Amino acid sequence: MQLKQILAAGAAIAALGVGSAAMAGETLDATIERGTLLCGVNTGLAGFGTPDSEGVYSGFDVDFCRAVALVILDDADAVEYTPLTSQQRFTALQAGEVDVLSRNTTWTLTRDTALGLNFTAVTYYDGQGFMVPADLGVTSALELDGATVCVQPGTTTELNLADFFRANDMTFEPVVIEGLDQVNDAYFSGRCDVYTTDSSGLAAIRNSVAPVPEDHVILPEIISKEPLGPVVRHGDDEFFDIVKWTVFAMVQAEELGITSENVDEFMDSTNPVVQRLLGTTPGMGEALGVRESWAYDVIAQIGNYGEVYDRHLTPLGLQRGLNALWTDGGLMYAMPLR
Ligand SMILES: N[C@@H](CCC(=O)N[C@@H](CS)C(=O)NCC(=O)O)C(=O)O
Repeated sequence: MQLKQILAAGAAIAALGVGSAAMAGETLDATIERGTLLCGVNTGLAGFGTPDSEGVYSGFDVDFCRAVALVILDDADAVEYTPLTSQQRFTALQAGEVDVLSRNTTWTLTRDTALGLNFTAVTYYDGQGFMVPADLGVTSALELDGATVCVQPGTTTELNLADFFRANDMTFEPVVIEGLDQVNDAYFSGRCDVYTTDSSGLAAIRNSVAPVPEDHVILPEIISKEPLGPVVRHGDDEFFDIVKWTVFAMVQAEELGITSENVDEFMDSTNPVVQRLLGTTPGMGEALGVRESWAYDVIAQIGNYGEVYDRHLTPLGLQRGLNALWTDGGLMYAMPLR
């Protein structure tokens, strides 16, 4: 290619700029300037993200926002939470209303490209399931022909539902409702026979919303792959890197057996992998554009991946399963910090 052609191609790519209004570094700069991280969260899903009476959020997804705020701003509490429904979440992120979306969001090709977003890492490998009232006597999703199904719009759930019924030559009647509380009400008041969403969501809803959890059964079929994780906008690679490596550092810490309780004992470790992670051998912080104690601080104040999982998801009865470390037969695998 001639230089002129290369420049023209570059300009054409820049002009495409799908959903990438931000210049490199813009989100990170704005976060530092503002002194708070804007985090888009669930409107309220037990274990993953729920507000207290003051609107302060906690949960599995929330801890990743706290970790990122800690890395960037040295303050895990410097987070402003915006509750977002399934339908609202991507426009809020695209419009810059939030810096990061940490809310049971599935990584798909079109979201990662055409929507102008970047999925940073998978924090929870999930799959879609079905819940039905126990007294229906249904034991398999293949018995659901003709059922009315409660589902939220703007989700992969809605799309997989249609695929599954079509593939199995069954029909269904969707009851599509935007608000989570409203879908829950619809299902628990019997307006639909079936509730479908990510199986972690079903467990959370059965546990925290069902008047009597035992009255509802989650069917054995998992009909899709739902890799969930924090999402950022295209256009700020530095910010993207920080979110991604914050997650990896938490997973790596678990792999090394480093916890919030014992991290100080590792500060004189002679293991080079530990030294790079904890910053006793400097370099990783500098490469990421943050202080060298970034991962130490996250482990000490928030915990490793397993601690965060145990704090929020183990109480819901969610086994580690696919979310176990790769060394334990799961899929959780941090890229090398070097
Ligand atoms: N992982 C799926 C579904 C995520 C989703 O939004 N699930 C619902 C049902 S558990 C939810 O979290 N709703 C909460 C809300 O709208 O606030 C996706 O990314 O499309």
